[in-house]
Amino acid sequence: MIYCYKKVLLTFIFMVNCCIFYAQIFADFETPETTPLVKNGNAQVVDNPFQDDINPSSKVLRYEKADGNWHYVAMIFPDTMNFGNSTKMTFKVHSSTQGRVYYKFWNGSSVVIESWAHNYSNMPQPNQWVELEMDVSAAMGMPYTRLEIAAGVDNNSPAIIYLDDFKFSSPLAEEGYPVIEYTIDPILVYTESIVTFDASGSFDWNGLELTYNWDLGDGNTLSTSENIITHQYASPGFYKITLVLTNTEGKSASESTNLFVFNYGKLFSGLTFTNSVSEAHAKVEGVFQFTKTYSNPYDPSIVKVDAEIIPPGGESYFMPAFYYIKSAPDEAGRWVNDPNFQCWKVRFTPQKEGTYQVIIHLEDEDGQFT
Ligand SMILES: [Ca+2]
Repeated sequence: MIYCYKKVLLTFIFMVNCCIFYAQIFADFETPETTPLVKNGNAQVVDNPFQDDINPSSKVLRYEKADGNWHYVAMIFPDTMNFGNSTKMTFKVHSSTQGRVYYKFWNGSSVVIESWAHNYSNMPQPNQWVELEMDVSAAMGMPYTRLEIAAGVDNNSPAIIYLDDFKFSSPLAEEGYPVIEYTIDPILVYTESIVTFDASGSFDWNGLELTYNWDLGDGNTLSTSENIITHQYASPGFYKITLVLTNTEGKSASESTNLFVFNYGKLFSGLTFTNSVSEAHAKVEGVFQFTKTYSNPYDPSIVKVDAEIIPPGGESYFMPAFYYIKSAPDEAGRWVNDPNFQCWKVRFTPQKEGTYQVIIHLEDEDGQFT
């Protein structure tokens, strides 16, 4: 029963960062909150003189690049900022000359991350707004207090440069959608347990209020603005928990987890059939879990699980059960196990109508259990 492992780990990360500002746009010069202090090159916030489809906004940062190379503008954030879970940064530039663009984040007197925007060969077209995109994943979770941008690099002409819409984003959630994160405690749930569902690691990128819609899998649902709820299950078995998180703009994220509930002192969760087949020759699938975990559930010399199937009025027969872990490809295309979706499964195909009895047999180093 390690379905909760990933959750616990992520919660820890969020606890570390819980007081950090996560907004996507961190400098657009439209409000005091999104306008850092600016300096160098007569830097100032001005009305956008080139409103267009790329940048229709009202206010932008302007600075003057003098003759020569490597003249930068600095943005200073009085409250320490943080990259959080951001992996990507975008911003817009409008320069009267064509040159390369370089960015450098500082935390106090240390450089956090610096590179070409978005690479060395990129020289944005002059006299138009251009959006640049760069990978800042190396700085995830790191604080910063200052951002310097040098535009028109490797072009010695003086230039008037405008900058705007400095924004972070993350694959954890599409833009504008809430980020969902919850834990279930305790890890082993009995019918006697008060189960805590803690979604306090969830957040909205833009700080919008969230509604938490829980489906607790046993017929109970709950819609609340509270990010922590408790529940007690009346019977052992398999439950599919789903949380749908919706912000005030109506954008939702959802995540499901499997939960097995045990009778106290019992090894076996009971068998739950995940499809309601009522005709012969259709496959039936049952899921179950044990309170014990095994180093290698695929090795029959460590653990062997069989289902004894007793058809109506017929001879019983055995079907081996198997351990199932859901896998999905990650960003790099590697298959990764999802610890939220693992359990024992048994499948069989009834040959005739009637009531079937299924008995689960477990054999491990402690002996045989039925
Ligand atoms: Ca703006």
